[in-house]
Amino acid sequence: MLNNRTALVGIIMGSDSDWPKIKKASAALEEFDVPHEVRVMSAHRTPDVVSEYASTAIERGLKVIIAAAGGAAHLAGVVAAHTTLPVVGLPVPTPDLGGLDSLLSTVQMPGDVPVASVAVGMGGPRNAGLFAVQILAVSDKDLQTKFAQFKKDLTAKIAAKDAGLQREINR
Ligand code: RP5
Repeated sequence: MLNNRTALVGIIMGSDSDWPKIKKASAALEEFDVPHEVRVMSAHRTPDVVSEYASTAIERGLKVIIAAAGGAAHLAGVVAAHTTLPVVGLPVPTPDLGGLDSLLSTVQMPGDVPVASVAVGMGGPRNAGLFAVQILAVSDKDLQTKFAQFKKDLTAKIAAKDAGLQREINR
């Protein structure tokens, strides 16, 4: 993920139990060769670690933070309180309330402290990674070109799916 490069994106999560559910965020960053770090820290269990991480993020070279948590998902909000970097909240699905708890805890921020939230499950983790790439691409021409190509490739990908479906239903 780093290969001796400075991380531009930090992916943090409230528990290691979140990792299997959110690792597509990291995969999306890998796809665009964006150096990133992945850490476990909790707004509730290790509040001092979170505060230190967020307040030193800029000086360590981070440009975007993706914060994933489930249940009473306050991680993204707490990070946003401690940094001026853009924070992408990634609500993690939960067994009890299906992730509605995570979504609302992440997205319902008070004015003045924005957190950009992606979906619970489905495309959420991948979109968190892609959104971070888009933020970086604003000031990185190469990344912008790569992302434009990615969007173009989507057209061909979906056209192929459509053609496949037409073949199947018109047999
Ligand atoms: C949250 O509590 C974590 O983000 C995780 O989604 C949830 C459960 O954590 P564990 O009990 O599995 O450590 O803070």
